[in-house]
Amino acid sequence: MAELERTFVMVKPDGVQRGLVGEIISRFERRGLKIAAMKMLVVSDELAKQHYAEHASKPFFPGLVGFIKSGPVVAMVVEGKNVVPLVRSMLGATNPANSNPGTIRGDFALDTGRNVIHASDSPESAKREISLYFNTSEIATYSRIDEQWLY
Ligand code: 3AN
Repeated sequence: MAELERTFVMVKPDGVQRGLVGEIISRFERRGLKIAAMKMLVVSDELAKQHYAEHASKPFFPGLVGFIKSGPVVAMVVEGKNVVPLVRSMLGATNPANSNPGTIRGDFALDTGRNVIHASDSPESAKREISLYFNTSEIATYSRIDEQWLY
């Protein structure tokens, strides 16, 4: 069995309000990726600032934090081979204007500040972000029944 890595994915408030949660989860499932954890939550001010700590000095930081707290989000741990770059490629570019059709942002987003979805950009970020949003006990360990056909 292939070694499966983990990444952190979050459907942002715009994705939830626009009814895109099912569509987005479907894309990951159909690709063969495994949902290892999932929950809906409203991000607190403290969690928002921790999540986006690397952007604290950027001019868009207050808007970014305000936006991510503005409504429920759906947070997930997604597993698969090479999952961090794979999921980033499924998202498209940070600025949806540069995202190819066929990517989530390329199909559903128009603006950098309303780009529907977040995913970790490196295995280190994935580890950090997963631990910000999930306890170990909230992450399921199981095999998908089709795993032998995926790997
Ligand atoms: P990504 O989400 O593609 O990893 P990052 O980590 O560079 O992008 O930025 C985190 C989030 O900050 C983006 N998803 C976007 O919502 C917001 N952001 C990034 N750059 C800008 C910008 N120039 N103006 C407004 N918001 C931005």
